[in-house]
Amino acid sequence: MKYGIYNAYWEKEWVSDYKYYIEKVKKLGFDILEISCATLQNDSLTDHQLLEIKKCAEDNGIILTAGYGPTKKQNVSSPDQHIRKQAIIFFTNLISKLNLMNIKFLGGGLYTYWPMDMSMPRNKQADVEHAVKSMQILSKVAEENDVTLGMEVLNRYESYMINTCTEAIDFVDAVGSSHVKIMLDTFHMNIEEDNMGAAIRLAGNKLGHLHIGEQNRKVPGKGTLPWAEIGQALRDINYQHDIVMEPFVMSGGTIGSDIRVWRDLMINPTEEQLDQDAKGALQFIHHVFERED
Ligand SMILES: [Mn+2]
Repeated sequence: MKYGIYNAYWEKEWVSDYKYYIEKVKKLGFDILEISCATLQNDSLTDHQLLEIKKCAEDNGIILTAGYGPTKKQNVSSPDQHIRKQAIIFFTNLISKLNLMNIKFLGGGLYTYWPMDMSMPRNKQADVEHAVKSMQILSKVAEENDVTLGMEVLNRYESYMINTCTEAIDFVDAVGSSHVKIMLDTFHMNIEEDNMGAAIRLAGNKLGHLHIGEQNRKVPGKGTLPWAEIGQALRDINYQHDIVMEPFVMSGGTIGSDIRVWRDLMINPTEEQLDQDAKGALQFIHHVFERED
């Protein structure tokens, strides 16, 4: 298994300097850097710049993966046909950029928008049906570019569409593409699943990506989640895809607001301290997940 971390851990805004974090995670011992696609929106980076990022990753031996929370205007499940059409154009463009950068995985609540506006009316069944149809169109783009799309299961406070692994299986089966997979996140699973290991085993070979983090989104090893049980379940399904830490421990900025972090979750969140915690968590999770029984 390969291990990574999300660049947003160190940031308060979603837009960031990818190359800086490629070099940082290499030094910390990770295999993967997951980047937020916020920086790729609106064609703000030229193809030349995208290729420079690709080269930086290659030079450092770092695999890049991508995460994203679509805006309301990028919502493939919208009841508004015009918005769905625009969303499909947005993702088609994004997927081709990812392919150019040799990024082969894009995950998140791609089937909806995020953060969810609780004040909006919603029709779960109709919205899921729209999302399946849109994702069937996008799955062809994903297949052509060989980019896998991860349908991340989100907890009830962040989305109404796919809250459990069972719902994700139904969704992924309805789309029916080799390049549309389930994505689980231990933080969300801890709220919704009866049993973490059982959910991972249920996903089985449909599991395409895993986010790890504690119940309060601290780095793995600092909270109460059953890491040995999670590791055993991953070995049970012979999981060979990527494992990416997605900790959020700093208040402030758009990230603090979107993630609902209203206090710092560490006493002194300096860059040095964040680096040290990430490195420690990598050693911890590697030890627990790679254990042979
Ligand atoms: Mn996640």
